[in-house]
Amino acid sequence: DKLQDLNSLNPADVTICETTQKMLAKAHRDGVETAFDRAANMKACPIGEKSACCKHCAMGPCRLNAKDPYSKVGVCGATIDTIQSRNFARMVASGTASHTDHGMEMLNLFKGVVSGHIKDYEISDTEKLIQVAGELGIATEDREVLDIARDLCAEMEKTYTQIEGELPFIKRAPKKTQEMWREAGVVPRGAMREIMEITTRTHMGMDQDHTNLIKQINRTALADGWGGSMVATEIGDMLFGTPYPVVGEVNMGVLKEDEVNIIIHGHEPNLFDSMLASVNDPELIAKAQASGAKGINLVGMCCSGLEMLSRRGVPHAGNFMSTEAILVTGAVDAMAVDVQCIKQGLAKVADCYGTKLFTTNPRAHIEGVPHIEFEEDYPRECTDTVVEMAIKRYAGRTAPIDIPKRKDKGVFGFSHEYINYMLGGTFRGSYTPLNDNIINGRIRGVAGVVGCTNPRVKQDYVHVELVKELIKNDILVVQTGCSQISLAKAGLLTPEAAHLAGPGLAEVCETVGMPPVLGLGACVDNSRILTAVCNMVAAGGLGDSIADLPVAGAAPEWMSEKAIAIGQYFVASGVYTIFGVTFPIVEQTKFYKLMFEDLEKQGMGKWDFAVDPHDMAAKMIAHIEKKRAALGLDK
Ligand code: SF4
Ligand code: MSK
Repeated sequence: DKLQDLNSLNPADVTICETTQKMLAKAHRDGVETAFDRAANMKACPIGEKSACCKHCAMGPCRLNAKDPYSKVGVCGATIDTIQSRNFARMVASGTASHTDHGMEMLNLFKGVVSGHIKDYEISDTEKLIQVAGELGIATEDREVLDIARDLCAEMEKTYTQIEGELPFIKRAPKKTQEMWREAGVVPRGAMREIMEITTRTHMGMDQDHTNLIKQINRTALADGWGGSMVATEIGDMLFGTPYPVVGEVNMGVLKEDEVNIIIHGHEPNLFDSMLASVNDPELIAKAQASGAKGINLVGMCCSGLEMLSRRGVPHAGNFMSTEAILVTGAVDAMAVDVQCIKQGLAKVADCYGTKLFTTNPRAHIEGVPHIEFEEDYPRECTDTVVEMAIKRYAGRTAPIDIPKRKDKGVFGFSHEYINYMLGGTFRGSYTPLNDNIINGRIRGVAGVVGCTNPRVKQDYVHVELVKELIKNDILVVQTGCSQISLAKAGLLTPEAAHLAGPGLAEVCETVGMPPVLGLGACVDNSRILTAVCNMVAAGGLGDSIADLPVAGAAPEWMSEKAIAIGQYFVASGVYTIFGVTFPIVEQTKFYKLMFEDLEKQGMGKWDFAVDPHDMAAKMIAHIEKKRAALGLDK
């Protein structure tokens, strides 16, 4: 029965990724189930999907009618607007906590390196360290780097622990944006305080006015973008290097039949960096060769993969919805995971194909999966063990190997610093600068297309169609997260893809030698987009605040609470943001109107929603054109 169920799902209906299709077909032949099958067999709950239910206390759970939202209230009397805004707030809290916790781990690592007790990592970009310290008001002249770094640690720690005051990186935003936040009462103090406050305000019997709760929703989300995420990105650059463009290979063809294949999947760059040291250790290479392998092949997936693809050019095997499918190749000897976006379903698929799956982070174990704790003081103990286990599995491979041959190339690693440099030193300098090209209309605007893949829509399809439409209309696209792997597989992260762009964008791309779609890194690196838009405002000619810019953001195949937090910090920062798949708010409610219309009137951005990529593109283009008209461009 199960096999029949599995065979009823046509891989070509659920993904446009050729290699994932092949592996799904093989999984079905092998009787192995993945998230694609589970999504097909489990229809989304229509009440939960619209966020019309509440389980915040034991008088409920209470279910309201999403089709007639004001016909009922919860047992406590909570209205649809209270229920939806509280649910939304808790998604923002969880997403913010994830990025903030990631950033805090980076800060702890940085502190350990600066104090000298962590010896396996070092500061690799002192120029960036000095520049960030200067931006945060720390004296840098005639001081030792370690001295500056100590002050920087203390300043960045305020991102988490500060009880009163403003987050350090708030000063990076344009003055007018800062003033708008102050007026709205949404400047974050410290991330821990904001997450604590939003959690209490969504308890039963607390904040029951969505127009008041939205302030804490915005304040918490801003603590993610301008706090946890920004700290994670900046420290990542200081320790592991600020990315600059690098050609990288993506897709399942990066696996090698005659080598020991190891995949790192998750989010924190430290595990991956140490794994890179392990796979280059001559002793471990010799062991791999002694077991009959030609060598050790390290590849990434999801955001960890993007961190290392952007910084070191390490090959990338696929995005979120390909993580189970790749195990079906039988060629993955070990997969080590750390935090976030790790499907529990990996355990069963790994078991079926004999892949050694390991968890490594104390925050993210999986029942039944061996755990090898990664400790920053002794990182190689974990990573060397994973390599040894992978070699053992290689030597005893029993599953037939079937690696789809396809490999694609792309250019990755466009940090905001590099975009600045590439487009003219300053954003409005003398050589093909971004602002000038937006003002003269060659580039109509900039779109961020980011985020996950989701089995509720055809994998990669919405990302690829949306981006093609945007560049065809002379909109430069910047990307983070799994989305850029979707586009890399479609060949759009190469300078040659300029021919798919409209004439204006194509001309700029050809002059500079850049792709029309720029990959900026992992999901925490959405903070690079925030910094880039600040640079655009600072360069002049495009208004005084982020909300004035002809820019738009999209997460067409989102799935995680982190994506909601990211969307909300872009909206609160002034960016029109559109999501696909589904949206957790009932239309035609007051909370919907607040999020989709009224925030914009306060000087922020606004939410929008569309499932079809062409509708989504049309809405983004209309917004960009509206902003161009407001700036008086094209007159
Ligand atoms: Fe129902 Fe109110 Fe309890 Fe929510 S808080 S479960 S709406 S009674
Ligand atoms: S990994 S949050 S699926 S982008 Fe950052 Fe990809 Fe989304 Fe996870």
